[in-house]
Order: sequence, then C-alpha cells, then structure tokens
Amino acid sequence: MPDCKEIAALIKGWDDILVICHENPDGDALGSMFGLVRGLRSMGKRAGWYCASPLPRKFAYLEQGLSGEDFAPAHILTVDVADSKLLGDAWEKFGDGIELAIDHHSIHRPFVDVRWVDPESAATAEMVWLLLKELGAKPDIQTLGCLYTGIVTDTGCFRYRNVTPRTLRLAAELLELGAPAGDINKNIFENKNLAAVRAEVMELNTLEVFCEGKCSMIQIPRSIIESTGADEGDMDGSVGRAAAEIEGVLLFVSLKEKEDGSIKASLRATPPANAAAIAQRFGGGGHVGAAGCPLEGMDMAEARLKMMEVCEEYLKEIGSI
Ligand SMILES: [Mn+2]
Repeated sequence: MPDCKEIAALIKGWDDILVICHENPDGDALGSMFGLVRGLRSMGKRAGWYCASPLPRKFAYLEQGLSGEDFAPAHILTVDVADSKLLGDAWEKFGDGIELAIDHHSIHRPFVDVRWVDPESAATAEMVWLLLKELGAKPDIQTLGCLYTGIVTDTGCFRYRNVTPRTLRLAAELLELGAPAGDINKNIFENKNLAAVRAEVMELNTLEVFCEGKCSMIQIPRSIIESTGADEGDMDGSVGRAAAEIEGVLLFVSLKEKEDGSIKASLRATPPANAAAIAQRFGGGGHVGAAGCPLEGMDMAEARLKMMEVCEEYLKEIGSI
C-alpha cells in the first residue's frame, strides 16, 4: 500500500480534482473533504467537492467562504469512505472515475486500486493534514479549522481510545498555526437547541439495561422527532449516550427509526466488547469502539428483540456473561 509520500507525489501531478466523502457525513468526513479541497486550492489547483447528503447545519462553517466551481473533474478521490455503499448516489455519478481512496477504517472494503488506508489514524483528517504538509500546501485558518474538526469529532474531543500521541501532536500543530479550537469545541459539543435536548430526554426515557447490566439500549422512534420538532442534525446523542456511560455497560445500542420507517442501530463498546463485531453481523461496520448497521426488514419492536438476542449471544461468546 502506498504511503503518504507516494500519495503526495501522485496528487502533485493532478489538477481539476473532485473530493468526495460518504453520505450522512460526520465531522471527519466533512472536515477531511473541505480541508483537502481548501489545501489543494492553496496550491493553485482547481478542486471541488461532492457529498450525497445535505450538509448538517452545525458543520456549515466548514464550507463557509468556499466558492463552488463547475468543472469536469480530471481526477476523483474519496476521503473517509470505508465502502462504496456509503457513497450514496456519488457511486453512480462518479464511481467509474474514482482513482484514489484515503481512509482510516480498519474494515475498509476496497473499491479502487490505489488506496491509502491507515487504521492507526484516529481520523481521516489526520491523514489529510499529513498529506497537505507533504504537498507543501499553505493552510489558512479555515483549512486548519476543517482538519481540527475532523480530528476532534472522531476522537470525541480527544477522549476515545483511538487517540494516539501522534493525534495530539498533529492537533497541536493545527492549534499552533491558529486553528480556533475552543470555538470549534463549543460549536460541536456544547451547542444544542432546546428541541434537540427535549428529544434526547425522551430518548433516555426509553432506556433498558439487560445482559446482567452489561448492555444498555435506547430507542429513537420518529414520534420523538415529530413531537419535539427537533432537527436531527442538532441531536448529537450526548443525552442518549448517558446510557453508554452507565457503570459496567460494555455495549450500548441506540435504535433509530428513519423517515422511511427502517431501523438503524448505532453501537458503542468498551473493551473487551467490539462494536464492529456486532455491526458486521447485520451487514454494517465501523470501529472497535463505535459502529453502526441497518436492521433490514424489521420494525422497532423486532429490531429491539433481535439486537438483544445478538448482544447476549456475543457477550457469551467473548465470555463476558
Ligand atoms: Mn472518520
């Protein structure tokens, strides 16, 4: 697999570059995408972006001041995309033209020949920062903010186990150059509207604990969103996640009903439990500490029972119950 230097050498010769991230983007997907686009533009290259989903309001600042450009891309790459399925309509639109994938997911499923995948990186934004330095890009404050956003969101503000000494060093460099870390932290972690808080309190009321106290689960039916009028982009799950922080809980599952009635599970795990191991049983994926999966063909009640069954089976397998 090529390393950062080789990827930089490849991109150096490129122009008219389209950068794509996954649908339902998180802070790392968007921070990596907009950070890379800005960095490439600082080198005088023409670069644009594409995401199959609308930009969540809380991340609007990542795009600010960045003019859209209409051009036929000569080179296309993806950032933070672990599987072509996560590209949404970008796969049909641009799939044939994708030449490079930059990603940090350990469960990356190859969809292009040239890949730079580093599961040691806590965020794809770490890799983008290394790449921009290698390229000699001149990051402005907004570029630094994008990269910081990617790192801070994928590490839960530097709290998760994926944080390495390098993560902190790379983030420190961004701060040294002027990334407005305090403002970004406030915007991402301490900034919620009232409807979102009310919705999350209702979520917490659905809390169930099972498997001898080692699993916790909450449900987010559409009725919660509808009755509170909460904007889903403003719900960061922090109230609901209190369920993951209960003493002794190894696995936390949040079941969310989407607009079309389908159910999606988000999982968080504390060692020795592995969230991705559960998600993979349902055709999903993610990291050891956090993962997600669809629960196809199930309504909320069925999803709840099935997930309880699989969690129990899994905890027995790893000897935790
Ligand atoms: Mn990521």
